[in-house]
Amino acid sequence: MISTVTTIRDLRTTLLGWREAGETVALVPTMGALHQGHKVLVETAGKMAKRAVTSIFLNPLQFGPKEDLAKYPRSLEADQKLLSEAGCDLLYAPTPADMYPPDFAAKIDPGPLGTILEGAARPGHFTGVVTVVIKLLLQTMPDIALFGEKDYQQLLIIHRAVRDLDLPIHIVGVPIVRDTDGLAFSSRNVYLSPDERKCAVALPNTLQETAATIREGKDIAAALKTGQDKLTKAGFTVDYLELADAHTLAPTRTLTGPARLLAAAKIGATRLIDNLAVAG
Ligand code: PAJ
Repeated sequence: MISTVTTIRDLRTTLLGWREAGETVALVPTMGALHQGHKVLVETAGKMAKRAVTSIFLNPLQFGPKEDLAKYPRSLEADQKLLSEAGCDLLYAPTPADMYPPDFAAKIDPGPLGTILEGAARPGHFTGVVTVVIKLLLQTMPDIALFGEKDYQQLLIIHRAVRDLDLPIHIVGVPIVRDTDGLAFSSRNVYLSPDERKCAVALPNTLQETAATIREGKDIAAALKTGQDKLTKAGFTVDYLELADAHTLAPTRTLTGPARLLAAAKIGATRLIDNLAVAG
C-alpha cells in the first residue's frame, strides 16, 4: 500500500528526510479518479527524479457553482493501487479544511491567459487552479512538477505563474495519453453512456482532420467551420474549436509559427476538451 500523508506537517517531515539524503523530488498534482493519463505522469515523474509524490485534492476553488464538484468521481482505494503500480513514493491527500481555512483570502490572478477559451467558458476556474497549484508547490517544494498537455491552457498558465513568482521549480509538460480509439483519457469520461462514448471519438478525429487540412495550407477559417460542423453532426454542442498561437493562445488564422488546435464540446451533459499541435 502506498504511503499516504494528509497534513502539510507530515508531508514536510517525509520530504525533509529525502532532502537530507540528497534525493530529488517530482510532484504530480491531481484531483484523483486516476486513469492511464495520470499514470504516465507519475511514471515520468519517477524517471525524472529519485522520489515521485502525487497529490490528490479535489479543489473546490476551481469549480463554478453550476459545475460538477458534487458528482466528480472519487475513487481513493483504486487511486492508491494505481499509484503503487506506477511506482509513486508518496500520496499527499490534504483535506479542504487544511487547504482553505474559513478566512482564506489570498488568490493568484492568472492574468489575461485566464480569461480566454476555457477561462471564458468557466469564469474564475484558472484563479482556482493556479492558486491551489502554487500552494501545492510551496507545500512540497519539488525540483520538478509535471502537468499534462491535455489541459494545455492550464499548463501554460502554471508555467507563467511559476516564472512570474520566481519559484525554483521546473515545470514539465507531458503529451496527451489517449485510449486505443484516440479519445484522451479523462476523469470525466466515466460520465459518458456507452453510446456517447462511441460518438466521443469524433472529437480527436475532428482535431486530426482539421489539423491535416490546415497543414495542407487550406483556408483556416473554413477548416475550423467544417470541423465545428463535423462535431455538431456527431452529437456534440461545440463550445469552441480554435487555432491559437501555442505560447500566447491568441487566435490565429495564419500558420507562421507554433500553433495549437484547441476544442471544448459537450456530449449529453459531459464537457470534453482536447487539443493538438499543428505546427512547431
Ligand atoms: P486532473 O484533471 O486530475 O489532472 C491532473 C493532471 O493530469 C493534469 O496535469 C492533467 O493535464 C493531467 N492529465 C489528465 N488527463 C491526461 C491525459 N489524458 N494525458 C496526459 N495528461 C493528462 O488538472 C487537474 O487535475 C487540476 O486542475 C490540478 C492541476 C490538479 C489543480 O487542481
